[in-house]
Amino acid sequence: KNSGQCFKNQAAIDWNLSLYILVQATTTSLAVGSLVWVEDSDIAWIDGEVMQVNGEDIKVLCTSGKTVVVKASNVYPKDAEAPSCGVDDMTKLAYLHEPGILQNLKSRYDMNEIYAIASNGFFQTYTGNILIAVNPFRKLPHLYDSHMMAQYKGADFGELSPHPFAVADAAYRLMINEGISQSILVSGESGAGKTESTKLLMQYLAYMGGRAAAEERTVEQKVLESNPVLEAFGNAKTVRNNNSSRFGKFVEIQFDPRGRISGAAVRTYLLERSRVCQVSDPERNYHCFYMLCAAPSEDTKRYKLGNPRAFHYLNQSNCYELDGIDDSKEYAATRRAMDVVGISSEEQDAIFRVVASILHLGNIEFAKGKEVDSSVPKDEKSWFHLRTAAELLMIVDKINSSIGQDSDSKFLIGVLDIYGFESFKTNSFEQFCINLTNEKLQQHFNQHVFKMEQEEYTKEEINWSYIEFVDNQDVLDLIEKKPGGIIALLDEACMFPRSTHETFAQKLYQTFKNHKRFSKPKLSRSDFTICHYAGDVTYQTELFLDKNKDYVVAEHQALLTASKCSFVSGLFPPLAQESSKSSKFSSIGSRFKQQLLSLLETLSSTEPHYIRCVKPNNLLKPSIFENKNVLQQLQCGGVMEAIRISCAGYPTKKPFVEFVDRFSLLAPEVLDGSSDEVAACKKLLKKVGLQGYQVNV
Ligand code: AOV
Ligand code: MG
Repeated sequence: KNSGQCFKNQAAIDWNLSLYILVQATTTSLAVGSLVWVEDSDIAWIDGEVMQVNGEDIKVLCTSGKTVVVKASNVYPKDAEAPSCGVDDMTKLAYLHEPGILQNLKSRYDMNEIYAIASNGFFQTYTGNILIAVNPFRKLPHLYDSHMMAQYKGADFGELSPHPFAVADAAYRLMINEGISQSILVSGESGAGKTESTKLLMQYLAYMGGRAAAEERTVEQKVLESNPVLEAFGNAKTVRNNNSSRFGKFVEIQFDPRGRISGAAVRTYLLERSRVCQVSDPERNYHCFYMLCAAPSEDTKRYKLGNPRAFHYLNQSNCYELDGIDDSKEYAATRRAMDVVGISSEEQDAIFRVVASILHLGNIEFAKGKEVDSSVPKDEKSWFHLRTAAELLMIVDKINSSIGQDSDSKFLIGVLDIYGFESFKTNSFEQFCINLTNEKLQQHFNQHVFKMEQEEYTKEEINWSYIEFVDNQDVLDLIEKKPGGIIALLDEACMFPRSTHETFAQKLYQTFKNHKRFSKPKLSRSDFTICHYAGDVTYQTELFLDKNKDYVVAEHQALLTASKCSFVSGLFPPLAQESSKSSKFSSIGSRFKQQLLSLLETLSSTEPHYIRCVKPNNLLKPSIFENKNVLQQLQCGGVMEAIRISCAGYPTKKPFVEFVDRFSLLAPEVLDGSSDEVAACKKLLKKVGLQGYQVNV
């Protein structure tokens, strides 16, 4: 049984050898002079040398010059032989513990080696492994050019440095060789580099599955150019990321049996609608608004636009320009991308006319009416805008029909780029949905990684008892159980005309009084806290009800349906009779839950690959690696958990030859020449009295 911390990991594994000695986690002894890691309040872990051992109390001289006395159980051995440039595969580390992993990532990052793998020693293929990508916040073009793609194309997995191309290549090969659909799940917090990584994956897959010289626009070109279009309408500057995706996307690339791209589909999830009418300083609204204001004068004249400072929806924040971004160039690029994707110039015109009209509508002031019902429009108006803007993303449909889906295709590689876990000062309905998404994917990740390990043990016939891992099913139940979960209660509240956010909150407090993942903050009357896998988040319920409702006021609906512009009227199809009555209430929350369910169904029929993006600092600047920050992300992202899972079993897997080579000096007499390696190993293990191992021939 493992004792909880210091695991010696000798697993430099030669996969050609199927014979292993498995050594279960053992604690290492601490002696004066040992190099160790101890916890540090500023930099998470600091290294030092043991000065004195006094039973459980260890005195350590840290490299900072400070001397500390710590408990032996909080001291981790430091690998004195670790190469200063780090190792690309974490399984090659002598010690699989937090400080070791952190140090490894940091020393690599300092040399612009931004990728590493954290793998669970057992995996022979790249599936189930985790590529860790630390955002460089500087351009590294040499890493991603066509020369690089050509290199990865020919290389075996693990032969070259870890890279998103290697993950994409592994997925592609598995798909071709085994005929199994693949998925690549990219996660990480806001600004960590998910969207950039996704684009690299798509670039590589387009390269592998592309057709040589076609006269028409090729599918892969369309797939790649869908990115700038989506980003123009769905990305915005936030405090965390100048190009933050305010929607989730799952890009499905379909292949024919020869491995050529035959079609593609883009699914998007929950755009943050509120941003259209409400921007807080120093953030920006969606890029498309600023682009259009910076368009050539013939266009701005046509749409009657000009300085963005003149528009209420843009001037709520003082941020108009982005460093290094020229909105007029972006406008031209977006138009070009729309051409490639197959949006006609009439359709483009219609789209931008809607974008412009949103800005104009935002400038209409609604006077407080004297009559009773004239106070309502303010809300109705905002709902109308939300709806309009959100529906704009229906260009997605356009992209899909233009790229064309291949319904015959049996194989696909899906690339998922979602919004990362969010916890702000105020967290509203959007954060609630975003964090639900992350909970779902975290569960998928846990189950997969854990299942793989279990299966491997079974295959190798290793005795192994099932170890419970931290399961987040209880959080998921809390949120989405039907009936009785938070989403269900929210829907209920939305259907009662009398409910307010306060009555909704009261209902939550009552229902989940004893739920260990739910709590009521002491000083609040309408906030609630959920204990997510990645930490506690306190949500403000104020706008939950409004944001969960999704309807267009009937008069507005009629007006818009009657629009002469077919694009606009198409956005608001006449409602069917029954659904116009409020009986068919459809909430954003429930619909989102449904979308997630279907996403996870798709994912479960694929072999998953994981990329965990890490944001090394919150200043969005190069060369700054904040230990505590990174560590927290590795913990939230389940990387540490995956390692813990592997440590709970037999983390060290050693081929017989290597084992004898390395440890025979402990008992040289076992190498008497009369026995083979297996016998020699057994003798050796017996001689030194090691416990907690299994010999697996
Ligand atoms: P995100 O997708 O993870 O955040 P992005 O992929 O938009 O984050 O990355 C944020 C910024 O980091 C980019 O605009 C680049 O400036 C920089 N960056 C990321 N990866 C790289 C890389 N490999 N090389 C160079 N620069 C990079 V969000 O969408 O906010 O959760 O909702
Ligand atoms: Mg993004």
